[in-house]
Amino acid sequence: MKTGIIQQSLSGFYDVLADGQLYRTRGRGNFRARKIKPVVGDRVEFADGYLLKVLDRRNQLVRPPVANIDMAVVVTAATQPVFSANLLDRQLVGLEEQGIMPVIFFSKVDLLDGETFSRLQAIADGYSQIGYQVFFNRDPFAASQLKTLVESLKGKIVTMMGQTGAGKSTLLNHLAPGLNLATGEISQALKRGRHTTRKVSLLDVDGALIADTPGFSSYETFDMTVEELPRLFPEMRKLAVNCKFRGCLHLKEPHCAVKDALEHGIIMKSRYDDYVQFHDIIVNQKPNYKK
Ligand SMILES: Nc1nc2c(ncn2[C@@H]2O[C@H](COP(=O)(O)OP(=O)(O)O)[C@@H](O)[C@H]2O)c(=O)[nH]1
Ligand SMILES: [Mg+2]
Ligand SMILES: [Zn+2]
Repeated sequence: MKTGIIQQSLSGFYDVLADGQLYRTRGRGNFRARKIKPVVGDRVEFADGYLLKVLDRRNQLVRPPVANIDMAVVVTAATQPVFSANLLDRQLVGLEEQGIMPVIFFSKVDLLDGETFSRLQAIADGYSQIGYQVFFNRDPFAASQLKTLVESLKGKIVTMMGQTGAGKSTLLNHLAPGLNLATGEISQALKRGRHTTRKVSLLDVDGALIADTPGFSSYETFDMTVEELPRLFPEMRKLAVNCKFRGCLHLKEPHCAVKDALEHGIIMKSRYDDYVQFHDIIVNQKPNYKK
């Protein structure tokens, strides 16, 4: 018996990567009855061409179906569509909740005028100061930047994230030139044609395992509690030890280190405003009985 990672799934077959080699397998007969659906990224035990066991998942995405994701490249358009800090923060919070490390990649920086470039540069710097790795370059696909990105993703299971038109497919094509994903208008036309393939693969890009289906766009639901939410903002998590009250939500509490930092311009106002907005959304959400 061997242990490996499913690198590709196609009509009932699973190609498992184990000690640098690919093994073609099928699910064990009783998987269907037990409602076990192996997905790309799953760590599995297998022998003689059959998957015997799917090991516990650290996390799981539905679109694309990938498990055990370590990192997500949040492809963020600097323009077209216009940059939205709110959308970026929603994505970051969702990833933090699932224990997926975000990397922020700004696309379309080449299209910015000088003034907008400076404004967005300051915002990008703000996210770096929080501790996120940020890619913000006049030429988004400069070889040096792509090299640094791949270095960061090495040895990780990775997915692309970002709204439609952000540039996910374009970036993937730069990382894996053989892929030839449709981009822009063409990819929209394909979608309308309901041209769906069931194949999902992890591409080995210099040791980074990157999902070939650029996936999920935004988080509309917040399924964390209001107590959990501030911990999903790294800059608040760091400051919270200095708040007077344990479990401070950084809203109306006195002697709050986060509000203090906000007043002194140490943390970004847009981040704090989004935190308050997400807090209110959770408070007003109908209870989710599925949880
Ligand atoms: N100028 C410029 N155009 C880009 C960049 N990234 C993506 N695009 C264009 O934006 C459009 C949408 O990109 P696409 O990769 O299909 O977005 P997706 O929906 O996130 O996969 C396409 O026409 C791309 O050529 C970039 O960094 N600079
Ligand atoms: Mg695309
Ligand atoms: Zn506080």
